[in-house]
Amino acid sequence: MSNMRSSGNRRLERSSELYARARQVLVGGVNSPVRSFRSVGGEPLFIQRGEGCYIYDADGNGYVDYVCSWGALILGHADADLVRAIQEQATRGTSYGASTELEVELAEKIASAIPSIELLRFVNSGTEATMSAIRLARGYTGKKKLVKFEGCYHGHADYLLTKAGSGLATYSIPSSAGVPESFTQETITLPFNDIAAVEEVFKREGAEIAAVIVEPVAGNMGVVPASREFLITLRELTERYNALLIFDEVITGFRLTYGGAQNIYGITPDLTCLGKVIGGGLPIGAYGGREEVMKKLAPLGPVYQAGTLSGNPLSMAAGLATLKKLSQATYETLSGKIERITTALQRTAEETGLPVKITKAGAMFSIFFTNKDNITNYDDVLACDRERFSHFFWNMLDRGVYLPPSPFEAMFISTAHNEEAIDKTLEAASASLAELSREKG
Ligand code: KE4
Repeated sequence: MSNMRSSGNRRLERSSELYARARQVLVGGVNSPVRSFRSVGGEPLFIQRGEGCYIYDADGNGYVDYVCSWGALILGHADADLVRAIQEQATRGTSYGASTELEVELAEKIASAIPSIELLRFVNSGTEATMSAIRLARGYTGKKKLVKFEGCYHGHADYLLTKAGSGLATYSIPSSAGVPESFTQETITLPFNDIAAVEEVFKREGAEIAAVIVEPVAGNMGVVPASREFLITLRELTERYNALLIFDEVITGFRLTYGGAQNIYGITPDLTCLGKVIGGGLPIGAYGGREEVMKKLAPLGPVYQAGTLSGNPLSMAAGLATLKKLSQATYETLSGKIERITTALQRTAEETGLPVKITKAGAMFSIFFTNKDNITNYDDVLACDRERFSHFFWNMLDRGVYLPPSPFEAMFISTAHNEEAIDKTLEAASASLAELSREKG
């Protein structure tokens, strides 16, 4: 991918200088790989500030933001109430390493919104939440094997960085260097939405399976919802074989509805992992579920997990300020905005003769460049035109719209995305798709 991308009439000197400086001290100039823009080619932007649904880079260029800190900012940037809550808490101290009323209040709010959560534990990232939930499931069941699905991402714990072994192998192979093969021997990686594959593996290995972990709506291969039948099958098989069903709702929690995707699907997992929205943009993760399972966790039970800044007052204050501003009505408004954006995108693409498939769920959506009528799993996503996505990404960026710099990420909106910003987005999309269509020849 060429490094020199068209930048329209945007000045990018400051971002470029910062990127050169960053590469001297931060690996790849970033603190998380996707921010490097390697999936779309070109140099990453350095962001200076956010305001509402806009972000501004170091050169002062403004963009309508559809990354929203990878889904965390459902209120948009610098929400006044959120900022005030963080400021006020900071004047009382940033961390005590002890319990506070704030963490109780936020836990109560989450538990009342997601009935399957009877007890929970706060941690500081989605990785910590899923890693801890899986250890708890293994401790509770006394079993070792874990089932996960291609295209779902659950953070970077060693045994989760896997790809499927050959055929329906009952083990996975590492997808990252540094992960010994022995660490992935207990992980079974199957195709997403593949009911037959799951039934086959449980028939063969069910007695050894501790848990199944799944994103009920996958957000890490673009937005790909699970079918209800698939999730019902996971629920039935885990019950039948005494395994736990873990919903990774780090993205979907309070993103699709005031609660979890589980509230919409009407399927009750044994454990739920949360993050992002519940922290309002500050570091957070959480996992929770049935009391009988959660009580296996220290200090009550033998499964150990701990964290210096777990439940820290700043993240709790930010999470509370966020959830206090959300209600079921919020999601009806957000869904209306998504509906307007995705309907217009689909129509414009068809008018320009570009084959696209738009997927959406709650306040998140994706655009795939493909002739396929349906995107149901990771292989479908891999078959899409990722080069065309990259061109679309840059065409939109040059027109002031900041999409996730990867075809494997979801696009998010916030309550701050107003009609003016959506009009700007759709105008940019119309011009960008027309430009793509001309490139297509
Ligand atoms: P963190 O450890 O990055 O906080 O959360 C891991 C995680 C767990 N589960 C799901 C469903 C997730 O989406 C994530 C992290 N999401 C990615 C973006 N899709 C974070 C962005 C990044 O890696 O920089």
